[in-house]
Amino acid sequence: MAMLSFEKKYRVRGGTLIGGDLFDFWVGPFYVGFFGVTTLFFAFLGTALIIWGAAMGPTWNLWQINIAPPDLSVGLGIAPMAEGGLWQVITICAIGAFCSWALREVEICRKLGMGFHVPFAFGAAILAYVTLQVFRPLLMGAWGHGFPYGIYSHLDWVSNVGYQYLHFHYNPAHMIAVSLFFTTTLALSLHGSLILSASNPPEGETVKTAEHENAYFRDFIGYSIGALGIHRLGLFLAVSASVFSAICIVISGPFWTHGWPEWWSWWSDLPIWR
Ligand code: UQ1
Repeated sequence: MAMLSFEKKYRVRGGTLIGGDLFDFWVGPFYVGFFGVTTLFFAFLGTALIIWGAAMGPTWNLWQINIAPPDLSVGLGIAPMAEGGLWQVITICAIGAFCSWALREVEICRKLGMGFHVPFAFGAAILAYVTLQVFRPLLMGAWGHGFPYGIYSHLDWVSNVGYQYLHFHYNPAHMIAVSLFFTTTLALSLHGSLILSASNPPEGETVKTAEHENAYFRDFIGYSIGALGIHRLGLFLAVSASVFSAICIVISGPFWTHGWPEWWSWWSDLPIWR
């Protein structure tokens, strides 16, 4: 891949979190680093274990391959490989790869003297995954509460866990998370379309400025959040969506064991109706 000549000056030594100059180099366009190596290690090991799990299973149909967590009777113990142990090691590999990737992002931020917004945002996604596969199973007392690794099987898990609480859309944190996901797509579509409309004029016309962007939204809704503001809003919406996703699943079971529609009886129980 081509590297622009001025990119060289950004390829600076240091900023590593561990190991000093060890692995402090690039391969083509990619920064390696200690955590690049650990990312590759966990990703390849995890993928190999998934293929092993598929080979032990009854099908190579991509949709139907399934690697299940241990039976609930195993509790928080260590399971034999063929009975959920693979799922446990694959989960460790996934967390190892995700956290390595986040720490590699941190090292690149430090090299460039930038803020840590990117690893912070990715951290919210990691939080959601670890909440599903580790925190909630720990609080519920069994690894069997984690979701299985498989395309159809994980969808079935979502459906089954949803119906276990009768109607998951009545979960207030789930409501907030869904609203935040929708609002994230609204904000990104507004922002993406605004930038393209201003910066990609028909042939022969000039590129418009930030003032055009502000004027558009002032004309449209009487308010412009600004070029920096829209990115702060986007980060806030997207991170909040992940955090409320983590909240909505971790309260289901550990905090609330009935159907979620029933939770709303606090509303009809308010003394003002009597
Ligand atoms: C906006 O106000 C703005 O500032 C000029 C942008 O930056 C380029 C945007 O992308 C968008 C979408 C808006 C409008 C958003 C709100 C919340 C008023």
